[in-house]
Amino acid sequence: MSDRTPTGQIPDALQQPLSRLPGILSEAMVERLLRCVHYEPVIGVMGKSGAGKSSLCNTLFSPPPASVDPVRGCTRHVHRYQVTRGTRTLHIADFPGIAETPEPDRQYRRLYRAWAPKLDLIVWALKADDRAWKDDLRCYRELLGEGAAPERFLFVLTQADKMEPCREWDNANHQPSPRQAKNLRAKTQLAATLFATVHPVIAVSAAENYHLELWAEALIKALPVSSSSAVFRHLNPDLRTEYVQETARERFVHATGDIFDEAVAAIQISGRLVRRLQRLRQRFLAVIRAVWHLLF
Ligand SMILES: Nc1nc2c(ncn2[C@@H]2O[C@H](COP(=O)(O)OP(=O)(O)OP(=O)(O)O)[C@@H](O)[C@H]2O)c(=O)[nH]1
Ligand SMILES: [Mg+2]
Repeated sequence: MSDRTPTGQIPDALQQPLSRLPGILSEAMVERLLRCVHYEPVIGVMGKSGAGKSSLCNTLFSPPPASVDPVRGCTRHVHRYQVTRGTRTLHIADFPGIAETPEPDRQYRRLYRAWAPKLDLIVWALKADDRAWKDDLRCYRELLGEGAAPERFLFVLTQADKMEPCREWDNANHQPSPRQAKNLRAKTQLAATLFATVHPVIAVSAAENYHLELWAEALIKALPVSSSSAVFRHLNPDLRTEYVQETARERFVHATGDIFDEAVAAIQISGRLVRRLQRLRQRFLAVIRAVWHLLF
């Protein structure tokens, strides 16, 4: 997360509705809107070594930020990647996998705990064909014990194509067989129950491009409202579907409504002016909706 002072301009279309607000309110709105538009989110990706954390990052964001090693665990420190588009940056913290060997594992779990409060969202990768999630559960509970909020975690079942019976994967259509699909449903339900997840658990395959659009929707919905649009602009273009775009836009409109209400609450005004501002609020949010694509 960045506390840098925002720079940049508010689009012309917003100047007119802003000019109808009392000066002090309009200034506060511009300042807070720019802060929201230029916000640099940080997404952490955690889970066991080899779960497919780096591969998932590479399919989600453009350009692909992470390195992948087929044999040894290759993420030994937190790799901070910056995905930059224009003047905006998304930060990804790709964590070393837990449960590889005991000593680094203790260090890694300390690392997870130190980083957790700095992250907008923690994506937790669980490998679909992994039978034991004991280490994941222990580490997750440690983080909750340190005060991390459960809604900040988005669990994902990775490498869905390896789900048993893995030889049945439909390579032509990039889909699981009926038996794999049944097992994937059971496994996602199990993950949702064991980790008591706030957000839905979705089975994906980065290698097979399976359910990634669905998962991008879940990602945008799981992010704090004020950071979904900032993440949206860095998604791989294939994943920026109409629905994902609309979800990000509506969440930004919602965040702007909150900014408006907070700015109004901070100034001392008469009841008559409050009613006038309520009417302006609707129009202001309609303009925000219309110019969202210019902001992100
Ligand atoms: N079949 C299949 N293989 C995958 C998939 N995702 C990743 N892999 C492979 O699994 C191995 C591990 O993937 P990584 O993305 O490096 O896993 P990681 O969680 O970042 O691993 P560490 O950095 O060690 O923590 C690599 O050989 C990948 O090519 C997938 O969806 N399907
Ligand atoms: Mg990795």
